[in-house]
Amino acid sequence: MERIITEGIVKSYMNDFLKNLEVDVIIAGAGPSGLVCGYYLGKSGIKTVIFEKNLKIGGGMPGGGMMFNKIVVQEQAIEILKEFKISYKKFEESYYIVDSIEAISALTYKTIKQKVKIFNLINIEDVVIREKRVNGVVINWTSTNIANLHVDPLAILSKYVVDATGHDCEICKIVEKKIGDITVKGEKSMWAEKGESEIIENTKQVYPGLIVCGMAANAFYGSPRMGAIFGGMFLSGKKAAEIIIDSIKSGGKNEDN
Ligand code: 48F
Repeated sequence: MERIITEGIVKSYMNDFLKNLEVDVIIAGAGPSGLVCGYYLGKSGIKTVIFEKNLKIGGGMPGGGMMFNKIVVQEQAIEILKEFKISYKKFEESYYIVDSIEAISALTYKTIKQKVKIFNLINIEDVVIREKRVNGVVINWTSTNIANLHVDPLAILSKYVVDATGHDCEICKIVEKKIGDITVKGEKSMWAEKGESEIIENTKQVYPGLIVCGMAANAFYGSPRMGAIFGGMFLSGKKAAEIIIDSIKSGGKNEDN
């Protein structure tokens, strides 16, 4: 029996991994914006993989606000709650309360059901670059990074990479440091209304092949953080997917830069 357990796990993991060596889109981070982005890409038939460095999926969402595991979602994002069949309750005019565990569970489940593969415990530590275009990512086990072991990474190729790494805006910072041409301004202190109103505009391609969404988009453009309100994260993930869908369908003609 032990042999069957081991062989089943290793063979099926390797099968999944080998199927994802070259994809249309790599998403860095399985927080709310990365999951929503993955869902809409998968729904459009675009081959997408998500790498999450943490053991758990969900980024900052399961913790709600200061571990009170509830989140606030505004009217504009209700369509997304409906799409994912997430329950919500009106709190004040235009503001709704959602259970953060239900929300992240639904986002994760429905995204996987769109054939988006999520690999957890894998850290994206660099990008693959070709002639001024991001062309994939360089990955390693998170545990290797934590242990500071000198082990060479592996690479996964893609047409687009989405930075959905949240406050740290990690992938853009790698491009800023190693390639140049872009500047990560860094997020500003909390101003929920301004942060939420700017996040959609901030969601865009910031370097050829590199799209930024979620809190990383506000960190990139120096916009404020907003705390446990998530409408902007959902809508930003959806917009990132739409940008890529449009670009792929137009054969790259509709790209910003
Ligand atoms: O932080 P996170 O939830 O980002 P988000 O989708 O949502 C932000 C909100 O949670 C909250 C907020 C609401 O107003 O401000 O903070 O923008 O999820 C980011 C995910 O990316 C993973 C990280 O572990 C987290 O789960 N991540 C970060 N860096 C890497 C990464 C990396 N280098 N490789 C892989 N995963």
